Formats: sequence, structure tokens, C-alpha cells
Amino acid sequence: MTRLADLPLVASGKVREMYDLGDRLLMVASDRISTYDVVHPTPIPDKGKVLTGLSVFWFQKTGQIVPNHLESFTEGVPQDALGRGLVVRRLEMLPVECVVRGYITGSGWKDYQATGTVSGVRLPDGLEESQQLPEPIFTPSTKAEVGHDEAIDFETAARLVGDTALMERVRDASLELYAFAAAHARECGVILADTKFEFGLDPEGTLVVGDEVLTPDSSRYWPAEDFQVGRGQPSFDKQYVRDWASASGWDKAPPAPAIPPDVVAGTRARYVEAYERITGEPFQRWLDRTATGAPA
Ligand code: Q0T
Repeated sequence: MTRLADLPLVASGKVREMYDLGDRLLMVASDRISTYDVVHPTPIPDKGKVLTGLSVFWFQKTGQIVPNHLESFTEGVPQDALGRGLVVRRLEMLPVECVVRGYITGSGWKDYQATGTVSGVRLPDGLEESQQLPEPIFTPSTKAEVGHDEAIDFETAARLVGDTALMERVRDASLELYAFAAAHARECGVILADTKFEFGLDPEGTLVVGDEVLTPDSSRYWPAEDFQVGRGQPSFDKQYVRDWASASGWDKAPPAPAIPPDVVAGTRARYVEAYERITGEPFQRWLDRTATGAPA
């Protein structure tokens, strides 16, 4: 487990950590990877840097749509976190996960098959697995401390947040961010099937996007050239690991198996490909920009 310098740990997740910098926070993405919700003992080299570079790309591209918590990816980032660490503003986080779905897949597909709805949103009859929805839908969920987030309807989310008008702004901001990002991704040959945002309020009460945004860990990205409705889609980033894990006979119960070198290399290449398709820049450029910690 990562333990940076001597910074106090604020929060630790399966694949990243948040540290206390005093008046700011430091988010650090690790190279750890999970499949079927279990973290493998083998890291994917540069995965944390790819996700951090993608998050910065999207924070910069969407900052005019909704303000976000990014302050710096250079100044203030400790040497051993350069490229995978972000200095962010402290927010009062809202206690809901803000999911937007443009396609019906994953838990949304399960819920739709069982009830015809997702998070209380009624969908047309006869949708096929992975089908694009008539329009993107906002499907909030709880923030579970352990285990799986649970889908909730808009009214339940508004009650948790304690302010229906604020929840309407959160929903509208989420849908705007998704529409912008999905259109950009599609031009890059990538389908943004769904994504999850987390929001907070700054000390002035302004609504601000926090967390990581539009990374492969917070989103489902599908290569457009492989898309076929009526079946589950191969994930852009994790499919090598999932295919290998299935063939290995692993029962998906912890502990996850070590990943062999060829699967590690293939998976790293997929992460880098996602970065390069979406940003239009060589991943090496991100490594160079973050090599010294000097202001960009
Ligand atoms: C947070 C205040 O990131 C988390 O866990 C990672 C292991 C969850 N978390 C978010 C916060 C943020 C953000 N992002 C913020 N800007 N201000 N708190 C705390 N925990």
C-alpha cells in the first residue's frame, strides 16, 4: 500500500489514496487494478499516471461547463507522486454518486431487465443489452462505505443531499458534462457508455466537481469499432485481464491472482491507447510535463 512521504492519510480506496496537505488535499492514483471488485497483487505500470493525465485533460476541457477542484498537477505534488498526484481544493462533498448512462449495461441492464427502470427512471420496452438510450439518464446511487453502491431515485438523492434545487443543479451539471465528454470521445473512436461524478460545495457555496473525472476507473469506455448491440461489450482497459482471469479458472473470489507479464503489458498498452485516443497527445508528453514538478 502506498504511504507517501509522511502525509496524513484522509481516505484510502481500492486503487487510490487521499492525503491531507493542510488547506488542500492530495489525490494519488496508484497502479493497482481490480477486476470483479477484487484488487490484483500485480500492478499495471503507469496506470495511475494515465488516469491522472486523463482526469486533468477532462478537468481542463470542462472547467467552463462546471468548476472543478483541480488546483495543480505540478506545484505542491510530492516528488514521488509526480504524474499521478493532484492538489485539489477541499470541498464539502455531497453524499451521492452522480451516475450518467448513455447506454444500458452493467447494473443498469440488470435493473432494467428486472423492473423496466433504472434508479426510478422508466425506460422504453424492448431495449437490448448495450443499446444507446433515447437520451442520457441521470441514475444516482448511494456512496457505500463497503460493498456496492445502491441505485436510488432522484427524490431519495435529493433527500440525502437535503436540497432538491441543489440536486437539480447536480443532475443538470452531470448530464451536461456527460454530453460534452461523450461527443468528444465519439470523435476519438470511443464510446463513453456511462460515467460517475462526485460533487461538493466550496466555502462560497459554489457547486464544484471533485474526485477523478471521466477516467476508465470511473467510466465505461468501449472501442467504437468493436461495438455490437445485444451483448456485453469488451471494456477498453480491463478486457485482457478479465479474459485471462476467466480462462485461468479464477472464481472471482478474493484473493485475486497475480497477472502474467504478457497480460500486464497488453493492459498497460490499452490504458495508454485510451489516453492517446482521447487526448490526441502522446502519453510521453504527460510523463514529460510531470517529470520535474515545475509549474506548467
Ligand atoms: C474530498 C474534500 O477520494 C476519496 O477517496 C479516495 C481514496 C473520497 N473522498 C473525497 C474527499 C474531496 C475530493 N475528491 C475534496 N475535494 N474535498 N473531500 C474525501 N474523501
